[in-house]
Amino acid sequence: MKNTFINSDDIRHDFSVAMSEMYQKEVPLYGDLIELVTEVNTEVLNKQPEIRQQLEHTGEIDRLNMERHGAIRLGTAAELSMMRRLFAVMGMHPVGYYDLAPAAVPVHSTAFRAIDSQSLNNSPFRVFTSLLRLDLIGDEALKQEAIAALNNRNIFTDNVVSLIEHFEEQGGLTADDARQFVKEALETFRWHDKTPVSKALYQRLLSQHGLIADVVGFKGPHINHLTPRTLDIDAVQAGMQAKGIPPKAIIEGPPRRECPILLRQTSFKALEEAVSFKNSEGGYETGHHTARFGEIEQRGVALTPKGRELYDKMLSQARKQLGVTPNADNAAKYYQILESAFDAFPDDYQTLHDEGLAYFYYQASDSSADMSSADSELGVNASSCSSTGSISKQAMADLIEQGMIRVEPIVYEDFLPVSAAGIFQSNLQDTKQSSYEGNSNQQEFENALGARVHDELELYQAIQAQSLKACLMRLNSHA
Ligand code: OOG
Ligand code: NI
Repeated sequence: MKNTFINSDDIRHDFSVAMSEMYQKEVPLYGDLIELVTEVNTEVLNKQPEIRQQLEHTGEIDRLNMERHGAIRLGTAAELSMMRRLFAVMGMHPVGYYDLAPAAVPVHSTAFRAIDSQSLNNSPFRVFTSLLRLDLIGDEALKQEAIAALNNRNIFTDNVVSLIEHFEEQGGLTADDARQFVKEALETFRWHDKTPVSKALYQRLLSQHGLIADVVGFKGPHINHLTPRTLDIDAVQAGMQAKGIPPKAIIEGPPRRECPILLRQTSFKALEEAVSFKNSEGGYETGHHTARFGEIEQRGVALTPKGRELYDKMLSQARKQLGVTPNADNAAKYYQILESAFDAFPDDYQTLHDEGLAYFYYQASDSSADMSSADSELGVNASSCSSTGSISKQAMADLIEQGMIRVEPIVYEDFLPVSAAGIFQSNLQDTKQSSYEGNSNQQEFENALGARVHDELELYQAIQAQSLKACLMRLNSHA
């Protein structure tokens, strides 16, 4: 009998549950954070039925409590390309390119995630994955030692590599293999408190950059945070303080708005953890390392290139006006500046839609079937739209106004480089470096990855176009 394969969405879901369990055991404060987020989300859904309804319309309601992203940092091209193959087993593909060097973080990154709406709703788990840029280390001798240390480690179990190969050859994994895969893949993300490097080397790496020590100094790319999704990040930030979970000073991203855009993020400070460094006698020497933390995110509507340009402009205007990196001492002032900088960014979905600033699902509203006879009297018939997915702007505006078509925000599934840099930095000791020279190097990243990254804007555009087509077909079938 032919073996049936397990759906990649299910493997991804099982993996994210296993990862969350492991991380809650490793970092108990993360469990407290999840509790807080669940409380806040329940309250928002109870008090604001319009938000519940919107999440029902977009299919996000069921994924809300399983929403997680995590992050890892890799050291070599070989690690990155094997990681791509590992994530592919779980239906996760590289989306977007993020260059963090201009913000003094010597990495470039992508996010592995599902790419279509259905898979995202089945399991939204994603991993922000960074590759260390050793080319940015100035100290040549140290660079060589770092390369040697990285070449000496193997972050994947032999079993997981054979299961990946199996998946690629057969096009899927059986239930038994999938179970085994989840268990073996998890090993790569586990924390190891015994380092393969000496304390002296660790300290030299640390004095170059905290991230270099975090990658080169360890046996594997321990998951460094997991992030649940909240519907009210300000409430969680306040709740963290009340519960004794030390929050980062600033919520990254856009200000609080009626209609959330893109992504707002905050985190709790990384823990100082005991580690044992290998010494030359084969024994261990004690020390500590700071890397692992918890994060929260609030996601809003994805912006079009026009909307994104406006966002980038307003954010950089606010930061320029503040003059220094936002921190605990200037938080209140920063939020004030940020809010006024964003005054001119429309804050209702209709305007965001009409001005082409954000991406939306088009949905035939529930009442459209009953209305299709009445609207012909108004001179606008649903059949004025073609089933190929094209419709004039005016006809669309009329159908929306008549309540035949409803627009719902397409949620932003990706990350923001300035925010990501803020998250990285909140967990590093002050570095002297304020930015790294050198161009953003997507080509080099893709060479290391062994594949091109998907363009996130094309993905949102395709989801919007697909929803329009389905909506028009549905209206036509009623007309
Ligand atoms: C990744 C930091 C970026 C986010 O959510 O923007 C990030 C890291 O610290 O490795 O996770
Ligand atoms: Ni994160």
